[in-house]
Amino acid sequence: MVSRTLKVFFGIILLFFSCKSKEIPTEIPNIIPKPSSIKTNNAVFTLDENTGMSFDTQFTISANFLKQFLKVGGGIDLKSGTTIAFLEDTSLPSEGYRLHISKEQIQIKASTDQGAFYAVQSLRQLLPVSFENKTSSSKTIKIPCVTITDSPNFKYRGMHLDVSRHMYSVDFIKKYIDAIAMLKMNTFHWHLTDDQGWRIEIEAYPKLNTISSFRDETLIGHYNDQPHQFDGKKYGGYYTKNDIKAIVSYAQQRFVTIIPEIEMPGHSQAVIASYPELGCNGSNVKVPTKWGIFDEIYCTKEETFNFLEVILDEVLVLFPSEYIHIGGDETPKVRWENCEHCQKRIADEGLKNVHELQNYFISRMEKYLNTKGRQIIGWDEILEGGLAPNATVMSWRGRSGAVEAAKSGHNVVLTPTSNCYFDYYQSDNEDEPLAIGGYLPLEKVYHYNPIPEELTSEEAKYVMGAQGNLWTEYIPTEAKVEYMVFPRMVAMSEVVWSEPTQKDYNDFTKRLEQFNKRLTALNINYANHLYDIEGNMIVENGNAYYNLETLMKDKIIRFTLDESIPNINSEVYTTKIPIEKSKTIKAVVFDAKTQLGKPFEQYINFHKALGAKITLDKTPHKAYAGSGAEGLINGISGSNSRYGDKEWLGFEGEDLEIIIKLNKETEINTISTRFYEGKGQWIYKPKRIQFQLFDTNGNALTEAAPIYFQNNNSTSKNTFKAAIAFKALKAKTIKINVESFGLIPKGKQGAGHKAWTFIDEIFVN
Ligand code: TNX
Repeated sequence: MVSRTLKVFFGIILLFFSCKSKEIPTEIPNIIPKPSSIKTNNAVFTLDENTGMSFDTQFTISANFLKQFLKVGGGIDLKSGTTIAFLEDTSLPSEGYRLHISKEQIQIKASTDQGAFYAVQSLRQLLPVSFENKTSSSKTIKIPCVTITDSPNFKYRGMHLDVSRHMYSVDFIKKYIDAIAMLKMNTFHWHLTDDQGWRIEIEAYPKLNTISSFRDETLIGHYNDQPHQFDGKKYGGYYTKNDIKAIVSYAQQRFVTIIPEIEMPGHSQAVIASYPELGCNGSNVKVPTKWGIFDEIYCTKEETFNFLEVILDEVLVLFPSEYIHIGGDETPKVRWENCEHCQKRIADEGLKNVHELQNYFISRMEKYLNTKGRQIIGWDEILEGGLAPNATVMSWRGRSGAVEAAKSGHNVVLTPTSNCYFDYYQSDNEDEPLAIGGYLPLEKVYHYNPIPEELTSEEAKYVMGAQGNLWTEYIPTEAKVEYMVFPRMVAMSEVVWSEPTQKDYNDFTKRLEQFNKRLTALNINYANHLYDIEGNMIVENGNAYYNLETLMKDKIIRFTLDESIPNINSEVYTTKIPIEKSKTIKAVVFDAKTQLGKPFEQYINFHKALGAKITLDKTPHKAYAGSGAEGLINGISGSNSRYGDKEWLGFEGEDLEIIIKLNKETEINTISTRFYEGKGQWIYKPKRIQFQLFDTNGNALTEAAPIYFQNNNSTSKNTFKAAIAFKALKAKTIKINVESFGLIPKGKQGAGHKAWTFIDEIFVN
């Protein structure tokens, strides 16, 4: 009897476990962006051809999206019925939802169609990825039972795309909007005009499309490569009104608002190429064929305002968005300084200078747009010379613009270069495709918090959200747009949607590993750096070690020290590698059988300052603090092409004193270091640097010999070396003084601002 009861008991247990392992998912499903709350209900819902759906007309868009998705993706045609029910719940926030899946029913509750749409996007991520590329053949789909309660942390969740420098097909723009919507973002900032091309059909001024939309040729390679070379091919085009109408309505069906950007008063040389009378000196210019900032900007004569108002009238008909972006960035004022119209305008309006004239320009356009019931957004330069009364500021040069605007009661959107510029490199692998420069790895996007710490909680209410920007100087193809944007946009979706308390980078990367399969199915050319290796020098009790890590903790790192590329038989990395001389470490991530990532390689230069004490009299900028001061003497050089990796330290316009105290008196023959230069990113090599040696008693062993920089110090196209030789001096302390470049000269990007200094490894031999 006992044994029979036991058998039945074990039988039930067995049945329970076998059911559980095969059918009943107990893990929290991978949803991106991470919902506010998600609970598993230890059961499955079965979706098949008998499943029915009901919804009120207020949920038409979201219900139809789901119906189409199931039909197109898996051939499942929902009948009418109540198994999937869209229900109104006015207690939920406007973009929030509650998705409750039980064995019997899928309930979607929201107060708006948009909220319900986001419930559908979460539901979509519970379905097999085969729905994404229409390859699902099973007509019975098991969906894990969960209850999700969710709403966004920020109301502005944006992605930007520059279509002036390069343009992309209408279908591609739709694909971009699809991705925005899938990630529960709600704004597409469409950068339609810039110096290198006007991309929107305007009927009143046909030359905008016959002339301004085309350039004769395009720069090849990077702007910093000298001499400049061109491809000799005419480039251009524009979106017709019909294209735009189709795109706007496509976006509306996905709750994505399109904010068009019409740049003014700067970045307008393409326009002045066809209407020279709108510039200050009427001179004939061409649509630029290279990147940068151009002096030809709109003149402040009446004619310009009339012209822009006519254009905006046409723009407003196409775009129903509350906000219109009017640019305002990077406006050199040389033409205005020397223009009789502009000087007269300054006098007539009682303005102090050209900066106030910029404010006049923007405020006047704002007034016009306000009379049409619209609001303006502008880049943070619109703060110069005073802010237009109702303007929203998009803060890109760090967060100071946002802080200033929010403190004076203006709405702000954060898009700082340090965390939101997806045209920057995402990996320090030297074989990454050409990018503008900079370094913005996924993790740095993920950890971004759009609320500047300088704001009180009252002021923080003006922060509407954040946006990822994609400037496309170096992005000629759609595949490359995808490569630059994914997966950083996926991280951005979590920055703007999820509660900071819900965020966890390790958990995110695990979800991303799954999400990548969806991106593959969607034919999105994402960059995969999940299996990259990160190395770190560690110094413990005067001994140096090198530590290897990869994000995916369940994977294996194999490494070599003999310059060969690791294979499946190479040594498995388990503990930090002792470094007692210069050597190269190569490593690769594997699972049990296959290579997953690309080979990682690091040369460690074992020099005399490794493990010494180093102090800096200034703290590097928060966004470019690398691995701290120790990183300057850890035997590892920074990248040749990007300054934001952990070996480069960045300082915003400050002179610098570096003291290195060696562990013991040491014979020194040479010291060398490097500086980065990326003028487009406001980074300049210093004016001068000097090195000085001291003995144990603090007596100077040398004069402080200054080295002044000239262009011939260049070691690679972006870096400049400073080196000094000594006659075998026995020193204990090294003092290095760096005098920063100073103010950026007129005519260069960032003119008038302090130049940044970026310094790399200090080799002592
Ligand atoms: C600055 S960000 C610009 C763009 C460039 C970008 C390159 C901003 C408002 N202006 O014109 O494309 O840098 O990263």
